[in-house]
Amino acid sequence: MALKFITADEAAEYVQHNDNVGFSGFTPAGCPKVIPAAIARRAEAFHKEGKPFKIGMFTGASTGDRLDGELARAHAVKFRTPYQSNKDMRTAINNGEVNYFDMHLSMEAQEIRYGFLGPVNVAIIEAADVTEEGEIVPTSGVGITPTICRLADKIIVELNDKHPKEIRGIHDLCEPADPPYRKELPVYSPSDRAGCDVLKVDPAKIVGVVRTSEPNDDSGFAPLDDVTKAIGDNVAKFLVGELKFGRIPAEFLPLQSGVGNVANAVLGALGDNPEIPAFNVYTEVIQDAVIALMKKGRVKFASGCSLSVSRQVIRDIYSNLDFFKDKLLLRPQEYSNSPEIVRRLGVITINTALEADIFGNINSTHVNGVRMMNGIGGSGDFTRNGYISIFTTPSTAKDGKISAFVPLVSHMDHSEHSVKVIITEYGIADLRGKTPRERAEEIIKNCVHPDYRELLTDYLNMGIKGQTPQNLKACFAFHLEMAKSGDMRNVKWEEYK
Ligand code: 0RQ
Repeated sequence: MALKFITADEAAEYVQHNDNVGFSGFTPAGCPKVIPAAIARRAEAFHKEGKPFKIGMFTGASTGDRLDGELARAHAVKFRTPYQSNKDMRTAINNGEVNYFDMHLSMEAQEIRYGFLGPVNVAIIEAADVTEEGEIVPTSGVGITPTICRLADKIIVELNDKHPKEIRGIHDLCEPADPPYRKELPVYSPSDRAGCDVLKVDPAKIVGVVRTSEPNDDSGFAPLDDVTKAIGDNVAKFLVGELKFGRIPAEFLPLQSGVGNVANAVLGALGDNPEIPAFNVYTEVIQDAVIALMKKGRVKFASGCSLSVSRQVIRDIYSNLDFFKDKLLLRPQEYSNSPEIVRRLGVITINTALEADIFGNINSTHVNGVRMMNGIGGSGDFTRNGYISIFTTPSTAKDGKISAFVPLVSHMDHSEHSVKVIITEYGIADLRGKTPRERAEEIIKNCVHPDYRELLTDYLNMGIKGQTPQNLKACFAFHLEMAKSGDMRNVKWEEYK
């Protein structure tokens, strides 16, 4: 069947009010770049006539401003899931305009397949290549693409020539069978393939192809500062110690590292440490540092769900495909984040906390327990199943007025049972095999900022006797003080006795 080339505005006409739309990609990598803005224009035109127009959104994870930002500003979103990080989308979620539900990224595709989240009416897919036979080569991010393409009534392809057709081969595209027929996901080492290098869809469902030449958003990274560098060095120090004790095998284990500057700095520090052997990466988001380390021979292979790299780095990869193609694999998030595979491979997981408590519980998502930041992303998929699950965080935020460590987290994403090690710029708290009180002592001594050590030690001593020395009258004093004076350092325990 001949492909029908159309404009972005013509493509948007295939999307109707109340449709659920699935988008390809993961982070801005692999997301459609021009059709979302056309849908936003269509929504605004309807709204001007006093007619409703809102869609439900399934994405892999966060996207770019050209997707989340455009649709949020056009008030065109009915619900959205899962992870997001766009300023305007976050505002619309927190003011109640957009219904948002968060979920572990590894579970999204299966929950859509199980029918828990409603139908997929339209799939909008960025591609490096598409054929009349219905073969689609995705670009630099995969996300939930195989599932939404199979389930959608209609598929619209954004054919983006910034991604060469020759990247065919860099993807491993597959979907597991649903229970009771599911077998193991056959990935026994980071470079194993479980599927095909191309997506095969019913060509009759491809209603149009929109040509574009839009680069990915530039996800550049801040230069290292003293805090991120110290955190990275402490993670390296911890892992070298584990190697020396024989708790990590001499050939090392695959690493997962979260998103953002701290995660990028941690990977850089590990790669630069001569005591750590060259390693594999089994992760969700492949960032700049991984590519730099690959060029130095320090990273041997990286499997992930997207290449969330700066424009300069993606150009470098595309101009040296011969070098990179057998060292990189992009998979659906159901595989890159699979609890089964993470646990089998013994992945060492490193994620960033927004807030931790002295007993080892982690809040990754909610500011003050109320306002959504980004979402849990893949941090739960990896943390719950890792060989060693590490959380990093700067010891304070907002010029020291907020302590990253509080008596009790204001929202819990990862519990004390999953979190094994916490690392800040001050040091390493190894929580393995410790009671709640011992964990609190370890965290206060090694990780907490000096301004808060005495306050938290006094809190621990106020705790009610029991397995976990918590004080229910005072456990949110830090958050209440933040709301009152804007500085957690002003907490006075006498007010809570
Ligand atoms: O605010 O942006 O105004 O400066 O939060 O904090 O220290 O820059 O850290 O960018 O790495 O983000 C947890 C949000 C950390 C992220 C989180 C303020 C702080 C700053 C950002 P400004 P930093 P990061 C798999 C891994 C969940 C998903 C995940 C995240 C801003 O890492 O979303 O792990 N993780 N995925 O000032 C109020 C506090 C604060 C605070 C920091 N306690 N209270 N504000 N801030 N602590 C990958 C994927 O799933 C894609």
